[in-house]
Amino acid sequence: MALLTRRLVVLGAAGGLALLTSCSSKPAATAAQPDIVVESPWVRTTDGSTDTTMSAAFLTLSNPGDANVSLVGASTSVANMCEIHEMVKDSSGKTVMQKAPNGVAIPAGSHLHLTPGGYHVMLMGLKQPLPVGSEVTVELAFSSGQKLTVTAPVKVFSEEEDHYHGTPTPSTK
Ligand SMILES: [Cu+2]
Repeated sequence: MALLTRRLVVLGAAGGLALLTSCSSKPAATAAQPDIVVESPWVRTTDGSTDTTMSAAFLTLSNPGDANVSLVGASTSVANMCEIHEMVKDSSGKTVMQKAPNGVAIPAGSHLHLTPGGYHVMLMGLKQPLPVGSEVTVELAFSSGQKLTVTAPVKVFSEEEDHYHGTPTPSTK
């Protein structure tokens, strides 16, 4: 009997996070927290890269709900490990990336851009090259319990592309 009780306690602890999440939902009259929406996902190619064991995924996350939701994890079959990274200044003032300890929050009713130089989904221990034109499937996990599978095209990152934002610049070629 004592053993059975112990096991129940352990199970209860493991389910604690899920319980907390469901407890925070409002009365039945209110709609459930709507799902996070992903836009414009892409993954940086390893073409021409000096380190072909790493890449990163970038995307825009929209949160139509009235509660903050965090992107807390990711996985992909093309890499051994995925981490949510943030950019911080180290002690010497240099900008470096590190694992975001609590993931990255998408504010209620707002959106968040994961872009080069900012938050990104780091792909580490790549099992294969990622040529331009291929696709990578990434599964995202959120603090709400939502899971989302995203298919991201592999692209070249150019600073110029980032600055243009759809405004064509005359070619000088
Ligand atoms: Cu990184």
